[in-house]
Amino acid sequence: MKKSIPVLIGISLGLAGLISLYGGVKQSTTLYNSLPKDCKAYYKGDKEQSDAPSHCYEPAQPQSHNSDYLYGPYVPFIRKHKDTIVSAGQTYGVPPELIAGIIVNENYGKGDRYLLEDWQDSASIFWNKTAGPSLDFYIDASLGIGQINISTAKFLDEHYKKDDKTPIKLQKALTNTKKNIEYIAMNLGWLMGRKNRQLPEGTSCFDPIYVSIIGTEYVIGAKDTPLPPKDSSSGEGATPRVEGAIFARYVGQIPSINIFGKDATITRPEQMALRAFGEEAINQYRDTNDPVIRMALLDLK
Ligand SMILES: [Ca+2]
Repeated sequence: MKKSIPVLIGISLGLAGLISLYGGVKQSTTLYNSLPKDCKAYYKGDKEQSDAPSHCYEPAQPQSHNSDYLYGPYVPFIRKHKDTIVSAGQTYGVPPELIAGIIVNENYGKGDRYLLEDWQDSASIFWNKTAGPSLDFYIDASLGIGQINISTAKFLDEHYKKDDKTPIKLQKALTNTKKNIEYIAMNLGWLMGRKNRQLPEGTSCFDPIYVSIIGTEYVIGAKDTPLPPKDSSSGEGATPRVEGAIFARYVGQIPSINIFGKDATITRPEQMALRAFGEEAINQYRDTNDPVIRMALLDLK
């Protein structure tokens, strides 16, 4: 009973927050909000995307056959944050292309997805700031450009022996784009550094299956499965889910040499292999009713 007043206050604040957010208040950390002002209408769909100025989409003319083409605002965004991405990658031993791939993977889908995420994330942020401390109940929202959960950020701080942060401080860090990028690198660095994700000597970390597994684990959480045997598309071990195949395709689509220059770590053949793997895996998933193929793409056992 003692808690009834704070609970009521919390619920009222939460409702007020939801109503005000529904009225159009937006957080400032999403990819959409980072776009140049004159690009937003094209991305939102209020204006024809094909009419957008070249700085909104890169390259200016969409060409599906162009391997260096990634549709949408991702390339301008990655270019803008290149220094942060590269330095975070160097600190945590992660290729910048994989960090960029997560940024695309977690934000792709335009329209519904980013609006829904914006809305949910803003509502959670509001709740945590207002009702959270008095009720000692925080929503474990996935926030920012890398959609990192507050609990994941807390775990990563512990793993990398950073200062302990309160939920509110973690939330503040995750809604800062530069800090969020650092958490993406920390998460990838941790996922790739585990014993069961050590690559055999002479194997590139851009191996399509490896990239898919890491991409899958970023989405669904770390698994203790072994890597599949080298040069084997089947057999025992981890099988990447379709999310991972999509991630591999995005990494292969990022024109990394153009963006990262001498800091780019992916080679052209690796980039082509990733894209081909992602396309094939996704096509199989879409076109087949074969339960074995579907399960192969959906399961990370
Ligand atoms: Ca979210």
